[in-house]
Amino acid sequence: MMDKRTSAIKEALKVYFIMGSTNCHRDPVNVLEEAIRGGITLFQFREKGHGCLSGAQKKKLATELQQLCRQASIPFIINDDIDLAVELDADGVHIGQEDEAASIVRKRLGADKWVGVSTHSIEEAERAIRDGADYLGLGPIYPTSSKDDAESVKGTSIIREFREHGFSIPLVGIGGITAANAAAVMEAGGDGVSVISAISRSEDVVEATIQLNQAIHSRGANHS
Ligand code: TZP
Ligand code: MG
Repeated sequence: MMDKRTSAIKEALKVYFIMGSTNCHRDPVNVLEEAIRGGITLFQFREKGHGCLSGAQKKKLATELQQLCRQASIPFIINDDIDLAVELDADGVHIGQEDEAASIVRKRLGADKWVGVSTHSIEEAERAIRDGADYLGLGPIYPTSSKDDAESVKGTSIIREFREHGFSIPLVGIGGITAANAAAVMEAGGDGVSVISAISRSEDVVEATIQLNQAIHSRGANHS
């Protein structure tokens, strides 16, 4: 039987929206409001890239976005910035391989918060799990233009490979995922899809989010 925490995380990973001000053509607060209306299940504040906010402005935006998530009971995760996550009492932190070790993040956040780690190999995944990760982000699954320093494209085969290796930890795909290819991520053994541009750059954010939701539910449930 899967424990309650793991099933809550798997549920939350289904339509995982990641965004910061540089990913939006308009007010990120409005974009998140609409994404929530469309049915996102988890949100990550990722304030990165050319022209991104820092200091008090970053904190102000994070606070506004967290408020929206709280009202909608959607967990609010912060990318990389452990200090900000602690200060705002965020629900968790997501880190990459170039960031602080997951064990350090876990110590700073405590046992109750969620720690997500981007991994690209079985070895990285084993270390992340040992260090206390709650879920792993795998990608880029498809080509992406939202991350300058993205690794090589992995395809859905990386998810299948992780499942075949025996990892039961929640897994979410990332990179170039849209409503048109999201079902393949689930079929490979993913618990959900994380997207930036498929939602943030959409002309109709509510509709784009509904489409993603439909896509991940459109084929047979994954093995879990
Ligand atoms: N990590 C791997 S790919 C990626 C990140 C943060 C960017 C995903 O953005 P998009 O627009 O959904 O391809
Ligand atoms: Mg990082």
